[in-house]
Amino acid sequence: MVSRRNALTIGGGLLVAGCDRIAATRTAQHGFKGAEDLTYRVSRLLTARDALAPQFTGADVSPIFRSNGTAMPRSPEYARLAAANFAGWRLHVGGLVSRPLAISLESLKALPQRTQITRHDCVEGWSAIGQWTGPVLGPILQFAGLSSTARYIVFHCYDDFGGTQYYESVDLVDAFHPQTILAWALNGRPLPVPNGAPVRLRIERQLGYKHAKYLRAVEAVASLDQVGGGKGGYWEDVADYAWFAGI
Ligand SMILES: Nc1nc2c(c(=O)[nH]1)N[C@H]1C(S)=C(S)[C@@H](COP(=O)(O)O)O[C@H]1N2
Ligand SMILES: [Mo]
Repeated sequence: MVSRRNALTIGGGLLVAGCDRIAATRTAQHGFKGAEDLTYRVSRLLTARDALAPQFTGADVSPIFRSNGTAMPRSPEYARLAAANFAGWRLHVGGLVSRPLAISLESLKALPQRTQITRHDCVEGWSAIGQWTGPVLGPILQFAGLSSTARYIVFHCYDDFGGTQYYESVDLVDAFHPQTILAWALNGRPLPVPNGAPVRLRIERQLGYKHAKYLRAVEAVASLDQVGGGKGGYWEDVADYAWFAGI
């Protein structure tokens, strides 16, 4: 399972570049048609690959960062992990990678960290500014040996809605964006359970529902067809939310 050796190597800071080609050349092409597809293409044409989402200062941080959607996953497995302070939690990195990983919380915290203060925008009509800390996702994918056939990164979560697990996905441009982090801290403290403990995705150029909480696994895939209902995310599948939710 761990890959304790991998985890330690990761912790030791050997996650260095070398695979710039991964993100450099491909923009994902998905099967969606019509207006959403156009939004996606136009945005990818007009927005610089690494353009940053606005960042704020400590003075801007919202006093309370509310919770939305799941506030406590009900799976017994999650309850067990939470009861042990997530000591047994592992983030599985798999799919189209040459070196699958199982990373402990401790190892994630030992990686180079990024802290950013950003605004979260939920489609339900609220926003909040929070300070997030965690390792950048890109180097982890590189370390896992992301295959050149991978086009999307899928995030699998511990919570479910009526038996359907929450999941989300992004293209490689967003996956390798410098502000895309696996956040384990909010406002300088370990991520509270209502906000996605132990680790949640921050994908700052996308709307709230793309920021998968309660991460269980990260999977590299060539197509979204076989994932969930095929539209790339829980809300995309059940409520026709846009897969590309760029802001
Ligand atoms: N696993 C999981 N991730 C999720 C959700 C959820 O219900 N389950 N809700 C999404 C929505 S709609 C929003 S706005 C944000 C809310 O994050 P917060 O609870 O930290 O405010 O998480 C997103 N990620
Ligand atoms: Mo949301």
